This record gives sequence, structure tokens and C-alpha cells, in this order.
Amino acid sequence: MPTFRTACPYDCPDGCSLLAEVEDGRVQALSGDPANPYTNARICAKMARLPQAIHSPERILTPLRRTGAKGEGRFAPVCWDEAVAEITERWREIIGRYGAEAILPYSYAGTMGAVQRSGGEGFFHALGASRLERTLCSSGKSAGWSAVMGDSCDLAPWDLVHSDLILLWSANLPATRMHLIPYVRQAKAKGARVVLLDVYETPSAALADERLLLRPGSDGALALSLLQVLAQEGRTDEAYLAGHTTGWPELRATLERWTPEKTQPLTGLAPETVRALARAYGRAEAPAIVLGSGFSRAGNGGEATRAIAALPAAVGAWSKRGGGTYGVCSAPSLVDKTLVKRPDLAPGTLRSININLLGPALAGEGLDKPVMSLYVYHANPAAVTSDQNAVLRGLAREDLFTVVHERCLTDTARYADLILPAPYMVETEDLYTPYGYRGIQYVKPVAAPPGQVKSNWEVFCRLARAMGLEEELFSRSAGALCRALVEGSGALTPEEKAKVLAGEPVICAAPFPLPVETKDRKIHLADPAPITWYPPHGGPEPLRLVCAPAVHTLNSSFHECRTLRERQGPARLRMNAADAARRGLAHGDRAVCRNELGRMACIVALDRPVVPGAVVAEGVYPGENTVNALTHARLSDLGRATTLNDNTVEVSPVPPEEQESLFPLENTPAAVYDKGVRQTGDPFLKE
Ligand SMILES: Nc1nc2c(c(=O)[nH]1)N[C@H]1C(S)=C(S)[C@@H](COP(=O)(O)OP(=O)(O)OC[C@H]3O[C@@H](n4cnc5c(=O)[nH]c(N)nc54)[C@H](O)[C@@H]3O)O[C@H]1N2
Ligand SMILES: Nc1nc2c(c(=O)[nH]1)N[C@H]1C(S)=C(S)[C@@H](COP(=O)(O)OP(=O)(O)OC[C@H]3O[C@@H](n4cnc5c(=O)[nH]c(N)nc54)[C@H](O)[C@@H]3O)O[C@H]1N2
Ligand SMILES: [Mo]
Repeated sequence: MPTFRTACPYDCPDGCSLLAEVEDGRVQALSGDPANPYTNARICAKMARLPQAIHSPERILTPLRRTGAKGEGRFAPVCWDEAVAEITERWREIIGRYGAEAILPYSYAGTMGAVQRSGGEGFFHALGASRLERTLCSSGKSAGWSAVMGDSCDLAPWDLVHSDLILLWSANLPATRMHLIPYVRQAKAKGARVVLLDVYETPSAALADERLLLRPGSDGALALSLLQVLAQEGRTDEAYLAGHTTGWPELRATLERWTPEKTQPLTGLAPETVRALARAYGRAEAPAIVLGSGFSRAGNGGEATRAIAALPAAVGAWSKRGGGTYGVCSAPSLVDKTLVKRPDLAPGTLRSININLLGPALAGEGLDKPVMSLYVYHANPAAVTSDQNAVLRGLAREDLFTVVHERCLTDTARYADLILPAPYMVETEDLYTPYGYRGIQYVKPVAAPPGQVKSNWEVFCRLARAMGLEEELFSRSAGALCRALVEGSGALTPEEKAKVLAGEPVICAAPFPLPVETKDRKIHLADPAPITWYPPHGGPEPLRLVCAPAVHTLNSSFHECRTLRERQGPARLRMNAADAARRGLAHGDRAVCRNELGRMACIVALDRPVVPGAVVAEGVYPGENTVNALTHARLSDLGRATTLNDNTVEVSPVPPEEQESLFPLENTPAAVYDKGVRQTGDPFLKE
């Protein structure tokens, strides 16, 4: 069967290079491309099943106009001309009455390609629409990192083989970084010790020699305690600190506040455990921290990242091969996306709306002018945004004109006035630069889009013409933009550019030692003030809710694939066994998790240890009363980012009067669960 190169478009650090087998214009199978030495021909269970989703009978193939009530999900096909005419007519009316800022784009991470992901920004800038502040994922971590490290990059994943102590800190490798596992195993084979630092024993625990479960939101306090012990026991690298950092004397002077005894009530970790970890870190030749983002999605997430970023500096880890951090900023920008984002096209200063505040924004809270039209592309705000009930109330507004560019009837698409049919990556042209390592791949379509499907960029070019935007950008094809991005790159050599343009995956090595990219070339430990810890937002309920990635789905994506949906099983709430027993809950029980914002239907899971006082919801499920009904639209300290891991809840058995509304029969987490029980006789499908 003819085989073509392609690449994974999803929001994942590993950025797989893929091979697509195509017959009669249909993608029959996807496998890993051995030409990428990092992803090395291995792909995840999700991508292996993508062809099922591509050919799903549930796919949207034509533009659709709403015929039922918002949220009901009834639509009738229309042609593109009609859809575009309706959009331009409604937008012109809204612009005439309220100004173009009454139009709000909402996009995030459905595709990570440079053109299909970012090109819409150029369009909405030219239109004069409100800006969207895109901080739904790890901006708190990025802001904390920049405060200490500026624009510095961290390790390449393959550098971990040189490490002799690896802390898997808030990172679940089998779910989100499976290609790192062989490197961790190689390091272990050479004698490295691996320690897990999480709020529960994730599947990563299988890689770890030691598992430390700490309370959510306390990571910064733990890092400060580690620094305190390192300093007190003379295990810091004073020569490195003097030569490469500023602010160490000031920070050091505050550390007595953070002895392991003083942070024990925050972290829940015994002082001796923290001391032993600090000693191991101080003694290691090249200690590495694999840093995920979960811990940073809290009111104190930026500051916590500052504290963790200080650790490698304190022991001089950056000057040893394999020492430092991996997972914060492992890919410098290889191409300059301002070419497609085009902030210069905006007419003057446009108001900016934070993505996490979609619910309040649709209610008009804190805005001078209302949002009258929402254009959603490659995102599913009804499922992924905090304060789901506020988002759903906003989407239900009769006077809000909503357009959703989608591939299937997501919870968001159900509320659209118009749905436009969107592609899978095998049908588009794009340029991918994974964020987990220095790599780049230019990808051409390997199959024709079915029905009347159009890519994000094609739709924006068409809307630009219809709205009378004459900028030359909108007459360029996606391919021309990809090539211009590559040719204009200041980071690639001419040979690398030629390889990229020929469609080969190009992987670049990281320099050693990594340069410190701050203005003064120093790591900043007390700028503007010494690193500290303060409590997260918290809340009135007794249990802290944490959201974690699911293995078989990716945020709300892949639920359109039946096999993966069933493999993932029901919406589980992982609990500490004693916390569950106290509430009369057993493994496999239906339960309701609630707080001041809403409620969530879930199945209690006790098969993995969870730190006392925390509950963990893996994955993002379709429907109402899902996990984001419980997450506040509050922002982090640095980076104005999501704080979806910083909420409190109570869990209880389901009262009889709520059974039906929480566990209706069709298309619910419970229905998937019940199917699972019937098929396997086990409360949970196998992982
Ligand atoms: N299979 C799969 N892969 C994915 C995704 C997915 O949903 N599924 N999502 C993709 C996306 S968008 C992203 S951003 C990345 C995310 O990849 P990561 O950054 O690795 O994952 P996180 O969502 O940050 O969650 C990592 C861990 O943080 C833990 N955690 C949460 N709060 C705390 C805390 O306060 N302290 C500590 N120590 N740990 C905490 C969680 O229990 C979880 O195990 O993965 C991507 N890849
Ligand atoms: N409770 C909870 N909430 C979360 C998270 C969590 O772990 N738990 N994770 C958070 C994180 S880290 C992130 S990054 C966000 C992710 O939030 P989103 O960016 O909304 O990501 P997805 O849920 O994957 O939804 C992406 C949608 O884009 C569509 N799509 C894919 N490709 C294209 C395309 O080319 N064109 C168009 N028009 N559509 C396309 C897909 O069909 C899918 O419905 O969610 C955040 N919210
Ligand atoms: Mo993310």
C-alpha cells in the first residue's frame, strides 16, 4: 500500500512523525516513522486508532445550520455560500451596532500546526475582533520559569540518559510523554534512581524507585524545603551560584522559614523524607527534574515554578550533562509565527479577554461592551474551560451568534448557530514544531478532505474575502506560508531547511552547556523578590480536586473514537481509601462530587493510592456535570493562567433524587461504565 509521511497534530510534547498507508484516497493505517529518532517508530494507542475517527459515520461533512434549540443538537445541512453569507451578514450587523470587538475568537489546541493553529489570529487581528489571551494550559509554569530563567531552554529529552537521579515531578509519562520512557529506563540501567512526586500514584509509579505523594498546591513549599536542607547541610554549589545566579544571598536568608518541619503541614511529607530527598539531590552527579504542568495550574503555580527552577541552579546541575530540568521549555522557537499571527494588522489596541474567563465574559462581566458573536475553532470550550455551567449559560444566550468549526458534534458544537466542517491533519498542509524537543516537520495532505470539509486556513481566507479584508496574507496558501516560515527561520541551517522542505522530520541537538538566556546571563533567584510560597486559592470544601490527563483520550479529543472511549472507561474520581471509607464510598460506586459551582457525576476509584485530602479526576468527558463544572475561572499568580487544579469539593453517594439527572442512560460516563461492566465483568476496563 502506498505510504506517505505525516505528523501528529495534537497537543503533546512528543510530536510523533508518522507514516500513513493510503488506499483509494483513504487513510487505512497510521504508524510511527523511523526517520524521527526521538519518536522512533512508536506511537500511542490514540493515534494508532485515528483512522477509525477519520472515517467515523458521525463526522460532520457539510456546513450545518441550527434547527433546534441551542444545546439540543438538531441541525440541517447548508452549502458553504449560504454559511459564509450568513456569517458576514451577522458580523456586519454586529460590527455596525457594537464594533468589531463584540466578536470573540476562541481557539486553543485541537491542532498544533503553525498555520492551521495560528493563522486565525492574523484574520481576527485584521477584523479588529477582541483578542483572546490563550492561557489555558501551562502559562503559569512558563511565567514562573521566565522570571528565573528568562528565555533559557531546558534539556532535550534524550539528555536524560546521562542523569543519575530523575525526579518525575507532576508528570505522568505513560499518558503524556511515552517516548521519554526508554531514556529513563536506560538511565536506570546505568544506576539512576527515579523518584515520583505527584498527588497520586500515576502509571508513572511503575518507573519509580520511590513514590512521594504530596498535597496539591504545596510543590513550591517542598522545593523551598529542599533548598533549605541543601543550604544548611552545605550541599549547594557555591561557585556555580556565585558565577551564574543573582539573588542567592537574599533567598538563602529567607530559607529558615521553610525547614521540612515547617512545611510538613503544607506538603504532608515527613521531614526525614524531605531531608533524604534533598541529600540525594545534592549528592547526585547530574540530577534531572522532569517537570509536568499539573502542579502549576494553581493560584500559586507561577511562584511554585520559580521555586522548582531554583533547584538545579542551587546544585550547579546545569553544568553537568543530563542535569537540569526537562519539560519546561525544551524547544526554542524554530520559526517566527508572527508571519501568520500578524499583530500588526490590528487596527489600534484591541481589548483582550482571558480564555479562562469565557463564562464571565459571555455574561458581560467586567466588559465595557458585550460579546455578541463567538467563533470557535479547534477547541471545545463547553468541555475544557473552567466553570462549565457559566460557559453553558453563555453559549445558551439567544442573542449570541456562535459559529463552531468542528469535525464532530462536540458539546460546544451543539450550541452553534452554524457549524463548519473541519479536517483531520491527514487532509491539511502544515508545519509542526513539537514543544518537547527541537524538531520540525512540514506535512502535506495525504488524503482529500471528505465532503465539504475545509481547513482552518481555507475558511479564514474565504471569510476574509467575504468581509472585504484585502490584506495580501489572505491570498496565500497554507503551503506557501509553511515554506515562508521555514525559509525565514533564523534557527535552521540551509541544509536543515532543504530537508524540512523535502518533508523529512528534522531534529536538532541542544547545545551543552545550555546558555542562560536572560539579559545579564544570570539565573534570577530574588528578582523582584526572593522566591517564596503562599497558599493557593483553595475553597470551603474539605477535599482538593486535581485534574489529570487520561491515557486513552487527550483533553476532550478522541472521545469520537469508540474503541478509545471504551478503553478509557467512565469518568472516575480517584480517592484516598480512608477518605472514601469515611464517606461510605467503595471502589466502583457511583458518586457525586460537588462544590459551590456545580456537581460532577463520577465512579469512585480506589485502585491507586492518592494523598489524603485530594481527589483526582482523569480526563475530560462529554456532557453536562463533568469535571469543569467544579473548576473556578480564577487566574494564577504569574501568567494569568488556568487554576483548574486549585478547587475544593465534597464527594458523597448519589442521593436517589439525583440518580436520573446525574446518570441518564445514553452517552454519559455512566453509560460507558455500564457497558464496560457488561463486557468485562470488571468495574473498570483494562488500562
Ligand atoms: N494521553 C494524553 N496525553 C496528553 C494529554 C491528555 O489529556 N492525554 N494532554 C496533553 C496536554 S494539552 C498537555 S498540556 C500535556 C500535559 O502533560 P503533563 O504536563 O505531563 O500533565 P499534567 O496535566 O500537567 O499532569 C501531570 C501530573 O500532575 C499531577 N498534579 C496535579 N496537581 C499537582 C500538584 O499540585 N502537585 C503535584 N506534584 N502534582 C500535581 C497530576 O496528578 C498528573 O499526574 O499532555 C498532553 N498529552
Ligand atoms: N478538567 C480538565 N480541563 C482541562 C484539561 C484537563 O486535563 N482537565 N486540560 C487543559 C489543557 S492542558 C488544555 S491544552 C485544554 C485543551 O482544550 P482544547 O484546545 O479545547 O482541546 P480538545 O479538548 O482536544 O479539543 C480540540 C477540538 O478541536 C477539534 N479540532 C482538531 N483539529 C482541528 C482542526 O484542524 N480544525 C478545527 N476547526 N477543529 C479541529 C477537535 O475535533 C476537538 O473537538 O483543555 C484544558 N482543560
Ligand atoms: Mo495543555
